[in-house]
Amino acid sequence: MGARSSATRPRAVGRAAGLVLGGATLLTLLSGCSIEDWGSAFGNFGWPSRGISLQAHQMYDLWIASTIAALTVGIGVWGLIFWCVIRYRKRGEELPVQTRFNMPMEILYTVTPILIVAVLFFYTAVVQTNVDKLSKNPDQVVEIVAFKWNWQFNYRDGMGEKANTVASTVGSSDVIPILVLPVGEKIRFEETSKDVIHSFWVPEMLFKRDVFPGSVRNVFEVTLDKEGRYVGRCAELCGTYHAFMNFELVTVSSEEFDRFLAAKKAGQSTQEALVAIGEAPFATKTSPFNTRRQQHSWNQPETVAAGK
Ligand SMILES: [Cu+2]
Repeated sequence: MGARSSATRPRAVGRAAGLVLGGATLLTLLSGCSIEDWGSAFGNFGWPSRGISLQAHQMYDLWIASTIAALTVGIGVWGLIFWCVIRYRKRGEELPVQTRFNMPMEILYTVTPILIVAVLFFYTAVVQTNVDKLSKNPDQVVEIVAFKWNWQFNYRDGMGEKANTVASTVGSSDVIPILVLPVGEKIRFEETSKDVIHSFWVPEMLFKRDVFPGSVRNVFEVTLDKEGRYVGRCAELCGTYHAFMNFELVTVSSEEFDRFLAAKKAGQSTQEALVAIGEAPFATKTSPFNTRRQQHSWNQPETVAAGK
């Protein structure tokens, strides 16, 4: 009995592992599902959407594929655990056959994880390189200026600090700043802060990057491919009103963007220029927050005046 089990056991384990992996691969191939189908079937595995830029789509695909790979391995491992628990449960006082140094098994569980990590690493490196790629001739350059606690967006006539601002939008406590950008064009973002570290984040871009004060000018490039309105946020705890540092990204066609920029250059306000291209003048995805600074302050004017 013992001799028979020890001979068949490794083969049975190998067969089960092969079945799990083969089954998962076959299921994916036969169902003909794209990564996007899998993602939307499972609520994007925690991401807000497939994203609104070419770079976002690549990150999304990597995320969904990695999660499916992790779940496939997970299901295989859980299956083997439960199978062992049931198949080899204690049946008597006799000590079962002790198997060790099973070379095929040792090689299998050394080589398989190395292969999985190598594949994940390869695709991560490819996607990261693409997301960080900067082109020599971007179609638009926009300077992101962060300050406590709002944003300024400067449309530039070239790259780098020495370029000139041709149009600008700045937010206030009453008006959410709106960043209008075209789809289908390479947009270069150049970030700078007036005070502390902030972080430029549009959740739908599936991307954020820190905004530093001083001489560090973080740069990244994005090609947007979906028109719409998206809320943007500061993603770095930068002080008391950090949570109120919202802006709105409005993506429009190239032709509308050109008209918007022309209107801005002609001296119109951002709100007037938005109306000129048929867009709502104020933010629709977020609204200014009532900070109630005075009301919430223990340092009320009358207290200060009374010298208390
Ligand atoms: Cu901030």
